[in-house]
Amino acid sequence: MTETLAPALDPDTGRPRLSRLADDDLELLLLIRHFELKLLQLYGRGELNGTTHTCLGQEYVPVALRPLLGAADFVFSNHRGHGHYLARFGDAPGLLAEIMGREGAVCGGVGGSQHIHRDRYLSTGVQGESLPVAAGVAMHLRRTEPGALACVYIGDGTWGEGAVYEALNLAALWRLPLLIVVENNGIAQSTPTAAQMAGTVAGRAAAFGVDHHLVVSGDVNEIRTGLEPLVARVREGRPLVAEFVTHRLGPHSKGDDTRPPEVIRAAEENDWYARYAQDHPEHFHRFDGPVRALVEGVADDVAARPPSRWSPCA
Ligand SMILES: Cc1ncc(C[n+]2csc(CCOP(=O)(O)OP(=O)(O)O)c2C)c(N)n1
Ligand SMILES: [Mg+2]
Repeated sequence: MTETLAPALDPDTGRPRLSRLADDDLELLLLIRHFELKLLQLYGRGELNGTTHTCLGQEYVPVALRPLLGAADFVFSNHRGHGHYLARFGDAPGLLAEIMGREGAVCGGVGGSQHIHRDRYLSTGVQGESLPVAAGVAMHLRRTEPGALACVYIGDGTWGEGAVYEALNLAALWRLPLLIVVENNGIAQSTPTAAQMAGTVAGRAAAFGVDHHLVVSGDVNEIRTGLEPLVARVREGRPLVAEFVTHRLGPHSKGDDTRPPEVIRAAEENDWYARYAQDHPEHFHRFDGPVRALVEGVADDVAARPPSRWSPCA
């Protein structure tokens, strides 16, 4: 089954118009946006080690999903996972401390940007690693906590990993409460999806008899309304691939953007941030400055902390 969610069009301009958000949704979107921008700034100044992949442009995906997932559900995130974490916990200081290796780090500073474990939330930078694990957890949940589900985020490029298909097979066969969220931003590092994927994500899900839901909208309310009944079905053991057609606004990691200018321009034109500012200026400006200031404060606070003192022997 493939379902399509059409974007709402502004009757005057013909351009998709974003519906007004609840305050907490807007605040969360802005928190993720300013967190990611801050990270790139800190990396640019040489203040951070390791690497990072921001979710700039894709923030609305976990925000739309947030109220559809409960505390009993597991979330498996990937290398581009800061938004997933912030949508789950709202904990910018713990995440930034983790990335900076400072006191208060959510995993003692040893996980960094990509490897976080907190309660029922896990992320990994290894593509394709989490989906089979999520399938196993979904099987466990079906037996021990009926009604709970495992949600796993993967990118379009990750459909090149064979483990994805083993997991899809078992999810269908064993009717697992597994929600596979695909953030299809049309590119994997520097390879456009069209250059590496035969067929479609929908076709691949269909090959296993797994439901597929295509989201082309960037409107949080609309996305949520469309997904709500489908997520309820996942809880009853009907796995789902929810594919978001989205846009990576920033580089793959840091300073490694190989896309032609017109592709970057298209991502900017689709950016929810600019669109929401235009569609709802009063609402946008009421929160944008304060959330930006909040993130500045978090960054100053975390940067002033001593290093995290995690020890394997503790
Ligand atoms: C098994 C494995 N191979 C290669 C990499 C290096 N790598 C990190 S992200 C990435 C591209 C991922 O593309 P996609 O799944 O589309 O996610 P996106 O980065 O676009 O969000 C690659 C190849 C990796 N992390 N794991
Ligand atoms: Mg991608």
